[in-house]
Amino acid sequence: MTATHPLALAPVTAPPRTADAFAAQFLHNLNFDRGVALSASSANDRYLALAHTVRDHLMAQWLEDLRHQKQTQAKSVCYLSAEYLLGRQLDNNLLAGGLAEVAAEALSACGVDLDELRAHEVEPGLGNGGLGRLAACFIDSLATLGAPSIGYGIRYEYGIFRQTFVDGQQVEQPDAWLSLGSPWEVARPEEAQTIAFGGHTETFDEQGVSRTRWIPAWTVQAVPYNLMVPGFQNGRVNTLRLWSAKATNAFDLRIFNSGDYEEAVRAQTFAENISKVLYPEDSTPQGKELRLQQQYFFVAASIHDFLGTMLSEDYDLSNLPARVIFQLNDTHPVIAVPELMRVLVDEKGMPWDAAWAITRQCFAYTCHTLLPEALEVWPVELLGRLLPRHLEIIYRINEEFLAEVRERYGDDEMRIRNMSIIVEHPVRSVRMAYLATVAGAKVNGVAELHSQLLRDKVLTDFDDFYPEKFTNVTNGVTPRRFLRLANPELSDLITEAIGDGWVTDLARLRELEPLAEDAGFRAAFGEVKAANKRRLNDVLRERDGLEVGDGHMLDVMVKRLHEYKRQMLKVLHIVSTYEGVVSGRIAASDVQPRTAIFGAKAAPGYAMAKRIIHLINAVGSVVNADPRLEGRLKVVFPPNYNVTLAERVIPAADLSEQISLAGKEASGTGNMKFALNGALTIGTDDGANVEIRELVGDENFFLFGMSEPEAEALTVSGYRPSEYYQADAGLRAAVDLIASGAFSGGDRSVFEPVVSNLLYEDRFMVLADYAPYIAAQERVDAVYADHDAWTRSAILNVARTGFFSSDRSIRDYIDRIWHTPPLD
Ligand code: 26Q
Repeated sequence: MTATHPLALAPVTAPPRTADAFAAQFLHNLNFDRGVALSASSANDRYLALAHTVRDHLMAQWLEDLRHQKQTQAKSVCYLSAEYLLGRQLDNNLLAGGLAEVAAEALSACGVDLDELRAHEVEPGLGNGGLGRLAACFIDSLATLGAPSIGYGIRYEYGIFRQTFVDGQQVEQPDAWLSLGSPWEVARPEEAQTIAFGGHTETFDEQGVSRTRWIPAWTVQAVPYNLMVPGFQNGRVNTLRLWSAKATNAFDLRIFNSGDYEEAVRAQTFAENISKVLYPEDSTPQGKELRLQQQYFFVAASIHDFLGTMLSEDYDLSNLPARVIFQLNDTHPVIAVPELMRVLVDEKGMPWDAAWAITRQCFAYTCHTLLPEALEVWPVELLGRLLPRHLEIIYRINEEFLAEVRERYGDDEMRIRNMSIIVEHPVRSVRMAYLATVAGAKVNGVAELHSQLLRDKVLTDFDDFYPEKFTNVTNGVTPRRFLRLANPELSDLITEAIGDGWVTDLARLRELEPLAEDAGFRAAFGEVKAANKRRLNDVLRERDGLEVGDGHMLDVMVKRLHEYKRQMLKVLHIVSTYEGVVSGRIAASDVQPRTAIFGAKAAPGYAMAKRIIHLINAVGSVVNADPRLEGRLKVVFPPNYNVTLAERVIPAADLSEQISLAGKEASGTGNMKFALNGALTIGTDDGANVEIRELVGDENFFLFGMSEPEAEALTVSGYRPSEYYQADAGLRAAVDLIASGAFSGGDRSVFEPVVSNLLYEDRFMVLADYAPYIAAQERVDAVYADHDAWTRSAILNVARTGFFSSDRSIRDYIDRIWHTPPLD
């Protein structure tokens, strides 16, 4: 475009950053964007006007970074993730933009309550749990480190469901997060991509070379929405590009012209369904067609977007690996591999071998699980119907790969069957993790133990074949959101002691170590924890009419509900204490005052998880109402645990429950957030707990339970949970009390499935770890009774867990996987 007006030629400059200027812009946005006077405005109007004002302040830099991203020849990271669990944006963007004080002053001068506007924001819940939140932490760190990068994902119209409880049971409500407007995104309809599905393929001859083309049956438009991702006070603003599905005109028109109006509308609904809703399963994926459509939709749009808009038209694609690395966040985006092959071979006319050599350098794969049932597979029948060309490409990749395997090992049919990307049973399917491992330049797990188990147990043969591919990058969390914003009082205390450099250099928390011996610092630290508990209580009271016990230890277990995470173990501990008191075995006065806080959503189709939620609520109702406990034991289970609630719960916690069966939790990231906020962990030797314990020291961590090899050995020798039940009177009493109907109004049938599952199946060995867990909880009580000793340990947990910053994770990705240029 050629500009003629002098103003259009001027560089974009950042707006003035005074409170007056901010107030003026806020009022301008309120009047001219929302179209209301301040006196007539709703909280939503004021929130949107404020958000737009913050956005305006960040916009100049954003435009600059977008321009730079297009021009630079530097290698970029494209982070491909089906989920981003972002949490609220307002405070984060105020902090990153260095606007918090200016905004507070401006709004107060206008007589506007900033806290009210903060509370007004509906968080974008475009993820299920750990994996989606990790992606959100990573894009924050990428922006803060100034790494050339872009995040790609799906703009779900409905995020993770809103959870309510009716009679203690989970009921799901749709999360219409966009309904009041979404000020942080900018739609770019003119940059839409057309995404094709279905149809068939044809081969044809071109000057003696056989080529293939795909004749799709239908298409849909992918419309990008840009979200700003500001780095922390570094003048950088990165982009998160989320795709929304829209019916294509051509498609509509054809049907309209045939006169079938209803059919045309149906077709539109069908296309737009693709980005309608986030699948709420996070562990046992169902092979749903719509889910595969979602995956291909966002991945194809992202690849085309990058190739089409980031590269110059005459770009030599054989240099692509020097320009981009696509990081696959689990297997959800793996269909990108055959898509890039299709583009290079079918559309750009590149020979297969050259295209494959490029493709294998352009992808890297992160695995987030060890559970066999969580490994994604897609039936060949479905893939062939939806993406016929991609299926052919996958077959050829597999053929050539297995030929290499044969060359190396001979006709070892067992090995070949075990390594094949295509599996025959129960139905012929594509193993996406295998495809990712074959295609990826690197494969990483998300904690040391997990990466080791991946090599030893899940991808064993691949480790033998490609040992150099495997590496570890231990997860991390952003210190901006989970310490600086979530725990302002602790942040101030830390900054007073060691300066504010820790926000972008979290390892500096080490400098706090000597202060654990400083009585004055301990007192101040204890005061912060107490203040955070009051702040949590304010939220719980207002949000749910709940309250934690006065002066109680806060014992917190917040995470998705899954049997492997073993919420049941925590329930048994509570029931056993309760049973002890009501049976007279324990004097109420000997119970260390505690409130157990739970937060957990269950996948809507996961019946056992839902029953466990019901049981927690049922136990809570009985325990909280029984005067015999003298208010010393409480159970609090606020519904709809999300990022916003996490930000209040974590800073208030004393004890962090990380009690999965060893070898099942890939990493965990909540465990890191708690330790950084001064909670002590009671945990198994699993995931990143291992590294947390190594760093904080055994004496500052309550370890219990079987190790992974011990659990494995018990499985091999034949695990019989009922033997543990028979052998332990305390356990028997707790299980019997649940079975008796004491928590279900005398109706024994309600929790019968939970009880019989524990006694006769207990896949995750809750009963085997029960006694060691109870013993560890007794150690917890003993240390907590010595307030000073507890606080000393808590301070050391903060001081020694700076390693778990997502900035460090991203640096590790750069060094070990991406090899993108050094950061400035
Ligand atoms: C797949 C296909 C179809 C439908 C849903 C899915 C699906 C969606 C989400 C499968 C898995 C997930 C999420 C997995 C997840 O959150 N894993 C967690 O990742 C964290 C970050 O690495 C780890 O800390 C946790 O240990 C791991 O459980």
